[in-house]
Amino acid sequence: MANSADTHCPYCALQCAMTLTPAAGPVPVALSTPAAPLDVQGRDFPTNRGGLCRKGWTSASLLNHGGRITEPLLKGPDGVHRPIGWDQALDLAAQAVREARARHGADAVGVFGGGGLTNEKAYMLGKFARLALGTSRIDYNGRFCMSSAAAAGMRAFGVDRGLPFPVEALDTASTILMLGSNVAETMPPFVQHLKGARDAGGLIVVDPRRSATAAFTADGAGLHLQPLPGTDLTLLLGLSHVVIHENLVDTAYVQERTSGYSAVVRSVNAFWPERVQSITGVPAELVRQTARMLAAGARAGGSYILTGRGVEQHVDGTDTATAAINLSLLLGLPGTARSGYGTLTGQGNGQGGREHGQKADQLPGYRKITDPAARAHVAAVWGVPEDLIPGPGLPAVQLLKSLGKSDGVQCLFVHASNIAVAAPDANAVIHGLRSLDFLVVCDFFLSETAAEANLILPVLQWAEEDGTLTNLEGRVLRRRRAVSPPAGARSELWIMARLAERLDAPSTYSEDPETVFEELRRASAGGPADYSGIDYAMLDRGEAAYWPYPAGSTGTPRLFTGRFAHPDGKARLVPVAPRRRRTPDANPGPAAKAMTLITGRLLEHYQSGAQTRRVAELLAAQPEATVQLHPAAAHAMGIGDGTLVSVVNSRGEVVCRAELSTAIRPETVFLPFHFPGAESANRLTEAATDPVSGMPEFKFNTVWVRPVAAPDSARMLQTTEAS
Ligand SMILES: Nc1nc2c(c(=O)[nH]1)N[C@H]1C(S)=C(S)[C@@H](COP(=O)(O)OP(=O)(O)OC[C@H]3O[C@@H](n4cnc5c(=O)[nH]c(N)nc54)[C@H](O)[C@@H]3O)O[C@H]1N2
Ligand SMILES: Nc1nc2c(c(=O)[nH]1)N[C@H]1C(S)=C(S)[C@@H](COP(=O)(O)OP(=O)(O)OC[C@H]3O[C@@H](n4cnc5c(=O)[nH]c(N)nc54)[C@H](O)[C@@H]3O)O[C@H]1N2
Ligand code: SF4
Ligand SMILES: [Mo]
Repeated sequence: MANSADTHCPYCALQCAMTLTPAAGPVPVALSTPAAPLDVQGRDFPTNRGGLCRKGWTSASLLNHGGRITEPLLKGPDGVHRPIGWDQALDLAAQAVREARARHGADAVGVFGGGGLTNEKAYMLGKFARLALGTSRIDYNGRFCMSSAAAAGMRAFGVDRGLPFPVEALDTASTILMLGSNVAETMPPFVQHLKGARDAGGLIVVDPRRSATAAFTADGAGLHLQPLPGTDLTLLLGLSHVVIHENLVDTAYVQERTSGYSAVVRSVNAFWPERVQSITGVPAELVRQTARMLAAGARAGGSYILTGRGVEQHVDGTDTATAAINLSLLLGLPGTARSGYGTLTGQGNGQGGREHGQKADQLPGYRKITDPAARAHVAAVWGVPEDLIPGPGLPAVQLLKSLGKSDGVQCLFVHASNIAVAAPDANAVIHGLRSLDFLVVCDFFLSETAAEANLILPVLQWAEEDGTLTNLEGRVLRRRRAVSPPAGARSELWIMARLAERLDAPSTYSEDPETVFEELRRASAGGPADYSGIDYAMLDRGEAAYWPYPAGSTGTPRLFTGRFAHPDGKARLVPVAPRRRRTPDANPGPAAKAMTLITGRLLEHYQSGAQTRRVAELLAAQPEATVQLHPAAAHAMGIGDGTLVSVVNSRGEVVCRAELSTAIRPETVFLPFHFPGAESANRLTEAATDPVSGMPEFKFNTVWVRPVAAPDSARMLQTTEAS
């Protein structure tokens, strides 16, 4: 095939392998949805084995999409964006930085990054923020995604790599417990790795909905546990209780490889299965059966415990992930040949994006910004005095809450996130964006966040650039350029280099991805996420590169085989306890009934939908948000299938159609967060955060649901706004 490029999908962390080939025949340019300039073929690779999902198949159609931004755009006093030249655009951005700095200090400039950025761009963004902007105020959307699991992994194992084993290791497992993960929709080709457990009758899915993944447990393939939202921590303590009280603990493993056992035994004592049933709604017998299946699986083909956003995106997400890890340690799973614990990383470079310095408290190589040795190492690589590197900044939710406030951020750069739709309490975030002195958004589409920007800088799409990403297994992959970008778009490395020049920044800012990777290798050397032994040449030869990969080694497909990453080599069992209280919320009216809102994903749309809502085929399949409601609850409220309803709380309102389904618990409603405006689920979510990780509460909020046409619905809304 002529000019084909082997690369990986632009979207999720499964990073399915694909080959891009120039499409046959002329590319029509006049149509509103032109044919994609590239043919997409799935390629054999361990994660996807040739398979792709609908998002992957259609990804190339966005390359020459009519709505693509191809020139810098400046918002005029009339609120209209108009094209300007690159020199003028960069001058304006640099001037805004200098003004904010002069008036309010260096921390008045903020940066919001994304887990979709390549390693090179994420690394450079962290360096650019600290050295060229001189600010500590950088964080990114991974805070909304992997932060709880990362914090729990750090605490227990001393290192955070989502899957500490290659994904094919799951294929032969007898038992897999998946908590709050709906891979059938969020990573469809991943489902093939569950086949072994399903065939063995050992797939156990924990989800308040009978999700597409939970439905796989039917017909003897396993169990579906359907707890009340937000009660997973209690459920996990109950599972550990059974493991301890039925003598299913792997005592030799616990003694040799862990510390903290007795405190954890005490912490689960009060969580016997009948009590757990009364709190979670999961029958005590299923709690017992699950624990027994995990223990039996560990002695047969292997047992794995996997967590997803359903259990992590809570104000107690770190403790819930910790409880899952404790259970896995009691059973002796992590770091063994056939069993393990893992969390399923979400974004394309969600793993690499959390390693190289766009996190508020972090330097490249997963180093801590407060660690003097880490600062000295990175300062030496950057060729700057150590005290030029600022201290820790603010985690994402706090950063966004500070927008426009007197001691907060006044000038913000956004790279690869659509915070106006994807951040919690989105109405407040939009208000914050509007109160900034200057907002710069780098994107290729007019996302809802870009629409708020003073200046939009058009950047490259995945098939137009080179770089590396690190997938959900901690495996570093090559992204390869397959087409030329539109003439007016620029790479983010180029943009950062030009801005650094204008700001007289110390150190160097290469616009060449491979040169940046070479620098990243040196910056990461000796850190937890050590990439120093990896280079483009070996990735181009198709060699598998799992970090840590120190120079001279062969990398680490499986972590923890001999020891965990704490100095004593042991994993830490950390006692945790439920402490959640539902935040009181104004009841909009005497007749209204409080429901629990959970949010999540649909197969066809990706995240804020900024990309997939622009793919005609995907939009046609899921054109609008619908709220999933149980028929019993719906009928009691006078709601039928397709009724237009208002979902409301003190933060905002969503108006959309109801979709009645027995797949959801009767006291719970589900909204996807892929849609903007009146359908934006994050108008309802609370910006309360986990005290350890900074993760916001995306999956446990109080709402009231009413048919829009109901006579007292207008009055109800007035009451809510006044409260
Ligand atoms: N189609 C699609 N795929 C994606 C993405 C996308 O936007 N669209 N995004 C990617 C990214 S960044 C991520 S992080 C992953 C996320 O992948 P997942 O974690 O699989 O996605 P979610 O749909 O957010 O949540 C999973 C499940 O958690 C359940 N849940 C909600 N609340 C609770 C609870 O309290 N307890 C339990 N046990 N379960 C609960 C929901 O019902 C849902 O079925 O997907 C990646 N893949
Ligand atoms: N209610 C609710 N909210 C959630 C979640 C939930 O489950 N429920 N999940 C959370 C999770 S897990 C995540 S990961 C976040 C994700 O939510 P977002 O951070 O909004 O992620 P995307 O929608 O992928 O936004 C990426 C934006 O950057 C652009 N883009 C893509 N690639 C690049 C690039 O290389 N450079 C630049 N400059 N731009 C690029 C895209 O066009 C798009 O506008 O949402 C979080 N929000
Ligand atoms: S599962 Fe993820 S990586 Fe694979 S094709 Fe779909 S979106 Fe792309
Ligand atoms: Mo995510």
